[in-house]
Parts: sequence; structure tokens; C-alpha cells
Amino acid sequence: MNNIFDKTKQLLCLSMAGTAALPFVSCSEQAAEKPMNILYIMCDDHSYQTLSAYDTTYIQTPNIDRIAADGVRFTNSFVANSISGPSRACMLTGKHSLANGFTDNSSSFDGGQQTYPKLLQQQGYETAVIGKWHLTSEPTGFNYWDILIGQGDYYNPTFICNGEKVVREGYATNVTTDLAIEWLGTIRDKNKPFCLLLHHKAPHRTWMPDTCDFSLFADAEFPLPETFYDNYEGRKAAAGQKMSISKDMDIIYDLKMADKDSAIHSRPDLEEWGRRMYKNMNAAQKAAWDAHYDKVIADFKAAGLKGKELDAWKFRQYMRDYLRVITSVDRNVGRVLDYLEENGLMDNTLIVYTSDQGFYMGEHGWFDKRFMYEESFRTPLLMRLPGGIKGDVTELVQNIDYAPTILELAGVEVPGDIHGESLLPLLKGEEWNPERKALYYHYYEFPDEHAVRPHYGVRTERYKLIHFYGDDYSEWELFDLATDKNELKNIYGTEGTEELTDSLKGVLRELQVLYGEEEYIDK
Ligand code: SGN
Ligand code: CA
Repeated sequence: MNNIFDKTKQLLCLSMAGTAALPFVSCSEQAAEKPMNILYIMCDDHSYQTLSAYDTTYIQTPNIDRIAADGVRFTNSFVANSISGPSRACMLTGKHSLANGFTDNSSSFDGGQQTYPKLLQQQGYETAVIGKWHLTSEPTGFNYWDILIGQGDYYNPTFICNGEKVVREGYATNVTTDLAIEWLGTIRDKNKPFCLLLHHKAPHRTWMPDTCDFSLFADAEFPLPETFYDNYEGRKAAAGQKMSISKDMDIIYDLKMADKDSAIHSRPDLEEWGRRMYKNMNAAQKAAWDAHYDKVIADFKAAGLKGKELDAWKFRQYMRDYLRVITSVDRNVGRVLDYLEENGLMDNTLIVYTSDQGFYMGEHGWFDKRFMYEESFRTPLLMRLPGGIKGDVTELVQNIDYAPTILELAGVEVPGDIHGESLLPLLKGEEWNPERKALYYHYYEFPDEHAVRPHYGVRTERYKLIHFYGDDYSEWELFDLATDKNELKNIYGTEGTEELTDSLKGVLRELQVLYGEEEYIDK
């Protein structure tokens, strides 16, 4: 395997001559090749179950799959905290949530701290973030930033472009891609290597499709996942959540049944939002929306569904809209890849595709994320490194690893306080020896918005130990993933698991010390 890292250092040295100095690049090393650019594509809430490089049950995503076909598919990729803002902060800093200070979605990111885009920029990279940001404070470390406000709107969204508000006509995924291509083509300084963070807001709730995709999946049926009617036996925190498709997914707000004669009613606050759902749309968009949903609403009213039939309808409607939104993401990823190909950038650009966390597609009866259970703890991760290996990487990796990977690839020294491990050896097919023995997870937000209890835990290749905690609340869960992949059987405290539990608790404590979370030990 070529030493890409060394090559990159040489290349940067050449291209940076006369700009910022690279600290440990020897300028005597000459190379004719170009430096490595970074294209980091992240979607919001994109489940691996709906990405065909991982799972072909529901949808084909041929464009995103192009990244996997020429690169690496990480089959055991996880987040450190399964919720947007915190996950993004982990990615930017390479540190767990407590250390980077952004523990839940009500936090504000301390932009004065070290991030990988900032370090790249200091070393002469041209950096940009385009799309959903969700870290409250203004981005730092970017030559260009053009971000949605909060979650952003699907239709005609308002962006903040380097501090100025701009309303942009169109569908968010298309508009965000247009901006990315414009930045790549005409805005960036082409004398510098680039690092572009392209963050789609899609497919976040409420899964509003582009008008050209309404007809897709219209007749598709979706069988309920085998755990849809999970009774949560032995898992108190799972029983207490409010993210059930059956109970909490709103007919009007989430599933768009805002009938014009207001005969359908749902949760009053959500109904009101649902009835205003298309407030941002222009006349043509509204007409296309109504042409599709008015018919679905009429059929829904006529059917008068109740009980399990209603559950099945809700699940199907959710899946149809979610998959339509994914189709648009996939098409737009294709546009950016085409741009790279047409402009000769494929041979010197690392392409990453990931999500801020996984998502429930009806497993356990749920939508949303947050839990350390597999569907939301896992996240898709594809990386195409020119000259790197192709195929599957099965090691346990986490989103805190992205920052050191990118820094090492760019020839920037990885600061010692970063928690993550560089994945570059894995991309190059080399031996990988991470300092951690297992993955650590910590989720903090409660009770909003889906009543998932705060919890931390540890995952090894085979086992998962979780502690849900709070004032007067302490529930442990232990799963053997080899025999119980759906995590239905909590074996914590059962006979014969004492030694295993002690050993996992030991690993958990070690990780809490390693990541500066001593205050949570046995909390
Ligand atoms: C919003 C959603 C929630 C979701 C959070 C966090 N409600 O509040 O369902 O869990 O975002 O999502 S919504 O009615 O506003 O859509 S995150 O991915 O941004 O963390
Ligand atoms: Ca998210």
C-alpha cells in the first residue's frame, strides 16, 4: 500500500509554498502530485437501513453507493451521542460531549475551541460548511459558511451566508447542493486544498419530499419490522419513551393529513404546526403538494382505520415520505460526485458519507434516535480514499474518529487531547491499534422531546452494557448481541453474568476516566 500520508505531506508542502507553513512537512520532499482535498457529506437522520450500500430492503441509493463501491464501507460505525448538535460537536472536535461542552441540543457550541476545520484552515486549507449546522453559535474555522437556521426548512429555506440572512427559493436538498457546487466551482481559492462540509438537513422530521418525488413509492407496501410491537419487557427506559409511531407520530404534523375542511384532528399543538406546514411554499409548490396529499387524505378519511390497521398505515406513510426524501438526497449526492469527476478531482479528494446518527424505521415501534440501541447508535460511514483500499472494514469505529482521520490525512499533527483515533491505517489496509478497548456512549437530553432517559454505556464486539440514570433513577441493561441482535432480552443481574458484568463495568470506568467523565462513574 502506498504511503498516502507521506505523499500528502509532500504535496501540501508544494502547494502551500508562500502561504501558511506546514509544521512537519519537509520541503526537501518534492512531489508532483496534488494535495488531498476533503469532501465530507453528512445527512441528518439517515438510517443505514435506508442506504443500499448497507441494506437493500427498502431503497436503492445508487449515487451514495458509488462512494462505497470505490472505497470503504465501515460495517461497525457508531456515534458517541445519538442526537444532532452533540454528534456534530463530537465530529468537529474529535472529543466526547462532556469534553467539547455540547451535551444536548440546548447547548451552544464554544467556537473558541479547537476543531479540525480550524486546524486545517491554519495549515492553508480553504474550508467551508454548507447546510445544517445546528450548533447555535456562529461557525468558526471556515473561510465560507452558508448555514440553515436551526433545523432549517425543506422549502425555500433561509440561510445565513457568512453572517447575512438569505432566503433561497427551492427545495433544501437541491439548494444546499447548488451552493456546494457553486462554492467548489467559483467561490473557493483554487490554489489551496479544500475541505467542504456539506450537511443536508434531509431526511429530518417531518420528511417533506421534493415535489418531483411525490409519486415514488406510492404503491409500495412496507411490512412492519419484527420488533414493531415490542413490549419492552425488562427495559424500563425503553417503555417510557415518547417516540412511538403508534402513539406519538402525529397524523397531521408528521403524516400530512391536514384536510382542507378540518375534520381530522390530532394533538392540538402539532395539528396547528401541521396545518401551517407549507407556509413557506410558493404557489407552484403548494399546488404540487395538494395534488398529491389531497388524494391521500381523501383515501385516509374513507378508510376510517383504527388499531393495528391504523398503525400499519402510519408506518407505511412514514416510510414513503422518508424514502422520497432519501431519493432526493441520493440524486444530489450524485450531482456533487459528477462535479468532482468532471473537474478531475476524484484522484485527490477523500469523500466521506455519514449521518449525525442512525434512525428507527419502525424497529421497537419507533421513529427518532437517542438510545444506545443499535439502530440509533450505529450510523452509516463510507469513505473513498484515492489510493486506499476497497471493501468492508469491520472494526468498531466512532464519530470522534473522523477529526483525527482527516487531520492525519492532511498532514496536520493530531493534537493529544483528541479522544478519537485516526482511521487512516484502516483506509490504507494497515494494522490499527486504538487505545480504547471498547466504545463509550453518553446521551444527556431529558425529558425533551421524546422522554429518552439519560444514559451512558459501553459496547464491545459482542456485549453492550447501558446505565440509565437520573434523580432517583438507575436502571442497568446488558445485552449479548451474538444471541440477541434486536436487544430484547436484558440479561443484567441474571445468573451467570456476574463476571461479565464486572468486567464490562471495569472497562466502562476506564473509559470514563480516559474521557474525563469521572463525575459520572457509578452515577
Ligand atoms: C426536533 C424534532 C424531534 C427530534 C429533534 C432532534 N421535532 O425537535 O423529533 O428528536 O429535533 O433531532 S420537530 O417537530 O421539530 O421535527 S436532531 O437530529 O436535530 O437532533
Ligand atoms: Ca439528526
